[in-house]
Amino acid sequence: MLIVGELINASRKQIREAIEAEDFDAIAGLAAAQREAGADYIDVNAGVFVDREPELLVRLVETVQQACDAPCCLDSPNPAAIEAALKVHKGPPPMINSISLEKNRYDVLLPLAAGSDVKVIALCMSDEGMPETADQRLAIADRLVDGLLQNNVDLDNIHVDPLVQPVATNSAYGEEFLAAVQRIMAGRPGVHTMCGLSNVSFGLPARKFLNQSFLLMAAARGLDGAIINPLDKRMMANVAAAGALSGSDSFCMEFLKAYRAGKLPE
Ligand code: THG
Repeated sequence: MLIVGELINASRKQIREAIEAEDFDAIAGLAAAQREAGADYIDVNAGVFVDREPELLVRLVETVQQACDAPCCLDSPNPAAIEAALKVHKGPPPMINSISLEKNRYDVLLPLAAGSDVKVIALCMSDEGMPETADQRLAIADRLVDGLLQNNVDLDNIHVDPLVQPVATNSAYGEEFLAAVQRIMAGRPGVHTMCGLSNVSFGLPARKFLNQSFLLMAAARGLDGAIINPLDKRMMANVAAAGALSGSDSFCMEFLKAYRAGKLPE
């Protein structure tokens, strides 16, 4: 499972306050801690600072890259912010989070991804709004994947995000998402999936427990990437268990490594 650390997101109070106080050391510490805990990519999101987003996203990328060796997941609805962040990002290619069928994003981000080796999250959203059903998610996913392939983006660099919505809003949202994961993975052998897993628990108590549970359910349907809190030890133990139990961890090597490192519960 590809792990993207979600914690450097200005929608979180700690990050918003650190940015306002220009305390980038605190953000650097959070990047290093997420990497140490097993994050493959570090998500950076300055979306709440609408007017200064490009400048701040660049600053977040520079901060993360000084603090650890993981590439960034450039998380913004503003294509200009992603473009600015791509220009300063060094080393292994970052992830664009995200392209969607929304015209303003699609038209700017597709040429940036075309023929390059960046990884792209293809978010199932369009100018008609958020999808409700698995069918609607599939229809958007197909158009996004076709468009990316036609522009010479490798299938292996495409991570389709069927869009996790809170089950507190509509109790069908969990299953519609899970069914979409399964159908996308079955319909396009070689493509990847990704999601903002913690969205599922908005508005409910015991959020960590719900997120941990949803990870296992989604992994059982083929999910192979997630934006999560890697500092949640039980969540990372679930990631290791999912690999072993779903057959993606050959000879259970990663699971045994996690055990030896003392990372698994009893
Ligand atoms: N898809 C893609 N990108 C995404 C999302 C997605 N990026 C943003 C978001 N959704 C995923 N990231 C988060 C980050 C934090 C939380 C949820 C999703 C979160 N934080 C708690 C809160 O805000 O209450 C905890 C706050 C805290 O720790 O301070 O829930 O769907 N492609």
